[in-house]
Amino acid sequence: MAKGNHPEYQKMIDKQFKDLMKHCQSHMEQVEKTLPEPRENLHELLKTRGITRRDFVKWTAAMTAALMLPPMFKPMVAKAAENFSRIPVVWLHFAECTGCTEALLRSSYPNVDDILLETISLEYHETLMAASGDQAEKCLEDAIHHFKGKFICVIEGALPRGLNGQYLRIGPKGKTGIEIAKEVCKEAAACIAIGSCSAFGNIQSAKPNPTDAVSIKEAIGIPTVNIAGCPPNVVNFTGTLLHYIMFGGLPALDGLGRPIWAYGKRIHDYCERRPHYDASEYVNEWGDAGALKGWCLYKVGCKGPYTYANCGRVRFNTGISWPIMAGHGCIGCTEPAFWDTMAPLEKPLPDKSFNNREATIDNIGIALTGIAALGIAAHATATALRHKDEDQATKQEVKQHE
Ligand code: FSX
Ligand code: SF4
Ligand code: F3S
Repeated sequence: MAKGNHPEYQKMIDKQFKDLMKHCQSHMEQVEKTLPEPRENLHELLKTRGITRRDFVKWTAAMTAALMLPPMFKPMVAKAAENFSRIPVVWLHFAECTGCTEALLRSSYPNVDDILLETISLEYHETLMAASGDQAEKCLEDAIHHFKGKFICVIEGALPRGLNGQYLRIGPKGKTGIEIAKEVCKEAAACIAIGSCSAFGNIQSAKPNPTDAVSIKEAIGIPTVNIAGCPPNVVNFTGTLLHYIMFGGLPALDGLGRPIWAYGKRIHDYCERRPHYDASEYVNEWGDAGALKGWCLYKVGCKGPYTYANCGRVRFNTGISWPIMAGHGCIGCTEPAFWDTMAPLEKPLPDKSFNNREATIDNIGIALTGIAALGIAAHATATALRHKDEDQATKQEVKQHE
């Protein structure tokens, strides 16, 4: 807790955290009573994968901080991790590239987050399950029946609405994606949209969007937690599930449905090249002297000033690197409609249009998808309001640099 707070204020904060801790403890007791036994002993699994107790303690501290909780919650984060495999998960695939699943499963040197995902109680996952056809369909029906109101539905991919949903038919009965989503999501305890496709439509809904692909929320009108990114970061997914296990609810979300603990700040705010931006030291073309020196990528198209995500803080591939560290500007993959609104990807926005960015999102959304897109516009407006102060500051900065 920060030193120097007014004593009354400090007392209030301490009380809030104590109450939150009580809620957390009683919820975790409930979880242990009502959900199936853990499928895996996490500590044995970590040991066999070469993760020491010390690594686990370090991970617990980092995850507690990432979730914006004070250190007193570290034991609860550890306990939630041990109970990770109790939560039944049904994972649906719609119009996408499966990069989200790949990103979560393919690290060469798995850390605690990756191993947690191995323990997850996946009742249905088309890419990973051995079953196919009727057998797979039966797995899905059984999971919904046994875990009605208790399972988490994770949705990967956008939903095409064109031709009454017929651009996407799945399984032996040839159901449309929209039919499956409607049947499954209504029985879930909560729905998590993983990746920008299910969260916002993403590349499937990029202009001219011939299949009328939209986010899961827009397609069937359910609230979702949006783990944005193409692909998203594993930490943001595991953190959201840990939060759910600890508190029985979903984390606070921004106007676009993204957990604030993960998407509350801009790429530009966490960027190691930021001092070069502030000093007007840019890469002007690929391979120039500035590139060799690791200068700012704004002039070769980095959209970090307009993009909200924690990539620079948590990084990818076991914390090894992230796009800007690897030498490529951010393309804004956690933002809605980024293929349309952030283009051209290799240059700054053409008409210095950061000032109009929110208006641009509204217009494109409405033009593309008609009345249903008003939801997106409302969200964009809400986000615009939330970020207004920060955006004012960015406008000033960006102007200075153009
Ligand atoms: Fe989308 Fe996921 Fe991008 Fe791909 O499936 S968020 S296209 S990385 O993988 O949905
Ligand atoms: Fe980093 Fe991009 Fe911002 Fe430059 S413009 S400081 S590279 S986020
Ligand atoms: Fe995406 Fe930008 Fe992060 S492109 S992965 S939000 S650095």
